Amino acid sequence: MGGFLAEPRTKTENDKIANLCGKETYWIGITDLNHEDTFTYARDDSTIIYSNWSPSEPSISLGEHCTQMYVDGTWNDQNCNDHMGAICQFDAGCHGDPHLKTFDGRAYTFQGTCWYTLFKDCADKSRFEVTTKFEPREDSSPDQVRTRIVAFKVTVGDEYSIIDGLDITTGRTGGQKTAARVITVKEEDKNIILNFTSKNTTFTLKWTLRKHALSVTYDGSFYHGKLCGLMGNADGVAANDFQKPDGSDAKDADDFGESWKVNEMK
Ligand SMILES: [Ca+2]
Ligand SMILES: [Ca+2]
Ligand SMILES: [Ca+2]
Repeated sequence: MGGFLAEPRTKTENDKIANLCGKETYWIGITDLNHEDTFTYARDDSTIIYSNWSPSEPSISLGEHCTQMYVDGTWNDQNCNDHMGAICQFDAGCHGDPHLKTFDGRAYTFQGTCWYTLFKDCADKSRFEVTTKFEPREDSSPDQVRTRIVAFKVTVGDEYSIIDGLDITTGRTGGQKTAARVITVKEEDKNIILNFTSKNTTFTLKWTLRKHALSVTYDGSFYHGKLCGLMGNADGVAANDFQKPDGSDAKDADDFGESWKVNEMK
C-alpha cells in the first residue's frame, strides 16, 4: 500500500506510536541486519537519529536484528522471525499537505506558516485580493513543519470577507460591518462557496473544510495574464508561474512562496 515500517525519529513521534500500540508489541523499522550492532532505518539503511531502548537493550550479538516496540514505547531488538504485528508509516505526501497548483497547472509544495497572497489582480490599482492563512498541522515535528490552509480573506474594492473555519465575517474596509454586495458566501454541508465579480469575471472559491482544501476557478478571459500570487499569472504557460511580487523569477518553490507573505492581519 506504499507504507513502510514506522520510523520514530523524535520523542513526540515515539509517544504517538506507543499510544497506537495498545496492549501489544509491534515491529518498527529499526534494524542492525546489515551492520551488526549499528542500527539503521530499514527503509534506506541510514543510521538512526533517535532511540528509546529498554534498559539493557539492545542485547546485541544474540541473533537479534529487528526491533519491536513495547507497550510503554521502549524498544527491544528481537529475532526477526518472531511473529507479531507491525506499525506502518505513510509519507505525508499521501494526505493533506498544501500541495498547491497554479491557474496554469504548475504543482508544487509550499509549507508556510503565516498569511500569503493566494492570487490578486496584479494591475497597479488592484481591484481584488485573496489571502490565505497557513498553520502547522498537529503532526508537525521540529525538523519537519507541515501546514494546511485554515482561513482566507477576500477583499474586493472596499468590501471584504474573512472565512475562518465556519466563521464568516463580511464588512467594509471603512470599519462598519455590513451586508456584502459584490462578495457572496454560502455554506453547504461544511463546504463554503464564495463568489465575487470583477470586470465581468466571476471568481468562485470552494473551500472544503474537512480537507482544508481550497479550489479557485474563474470564467472569461479578461484576467488572462493579469493575476499574480501563489497561483501564478494565469497566462496559460505553467513554466513562468514562479514570479515574485517584483516580477523577478523565484529560484525555487520556497523562495516563491515566501515572497508572497503578507503582514499578519488582526
Ligand atoms: Ca543484532
Ligand atoms: Ca533484545
Ligand atoms: Ca503562467
